[in-house]
Amino acid sequence: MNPTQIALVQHVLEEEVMPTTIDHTERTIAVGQLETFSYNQHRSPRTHAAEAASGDSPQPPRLNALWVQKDGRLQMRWTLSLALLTLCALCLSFSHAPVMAQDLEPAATTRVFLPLVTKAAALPLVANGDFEQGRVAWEDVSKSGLPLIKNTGFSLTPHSGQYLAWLGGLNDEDGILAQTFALPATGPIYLHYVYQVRSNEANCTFDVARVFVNATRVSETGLCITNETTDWKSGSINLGAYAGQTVRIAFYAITDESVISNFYVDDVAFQATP
Ligand SMILES: [Ca+2]
Ligand SMILES: [Ca+2]
Repeated sequence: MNPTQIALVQHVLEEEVMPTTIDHTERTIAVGQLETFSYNQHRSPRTHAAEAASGDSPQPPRLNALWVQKDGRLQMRWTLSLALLTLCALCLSFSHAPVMAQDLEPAATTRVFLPLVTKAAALPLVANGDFEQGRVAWEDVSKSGLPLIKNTGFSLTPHSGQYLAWLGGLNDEDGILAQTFALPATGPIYLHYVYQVRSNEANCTFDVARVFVNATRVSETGLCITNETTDWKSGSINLGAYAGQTVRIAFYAITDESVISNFYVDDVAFQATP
């Protein structure tokens, strides 16, 4: 209770106002009605003791703002009844344990779910992958001393632009077209290119074209009649095993001493799909 409520209780319990003993059998309580007590029941022990010591006969009770005498009975003013009822209501309201902060449910936590967007690691660019810049960015080495990146001298149409890489074309020729790349740490990584084969070789093992990753041969195509192409074909090499590495990728062709074979390459690029 707060100080105001405590003061009200103390005031009500003053001995001249509130009897210390109450015969509840004669007490009636009803909202809006007076609460009555018999005169003798209403007198406090201290009043009885004082009267006994003085020898005086019991005197009618002092009337004050809280009590009235009616028909020989002392009745509590309705204002006091109302105050008591209010006090009881207050006591009941405070009798419950206060709601402490820790009794409260924790504040709801707002959780925001954002879509997880994964972005594939950037694949390296193949410099001059379409060969349209001429003999740039690539190791362009021929045993016979011929340029491998060309825009003239061949009978087919480049897959892109005017330039392509032409390996073979002579007997007893070794040609290497290579470039070094730093591959991303994670895959997928695929090397894509397009190629064509022109050859009169009946044996597919005499002249061959290969793709190397470092010193590892990852692809081989027999340059022979059975493997001739009439249009550009797609080549794809999975380089996932080399993720995070710097690799030298080389297109290589070798021919024997007779029956010419040709291997054409264009549009080399990395992709994330086969
Ligand atoms: Ca091209
Ligand atoms: Ca040959």
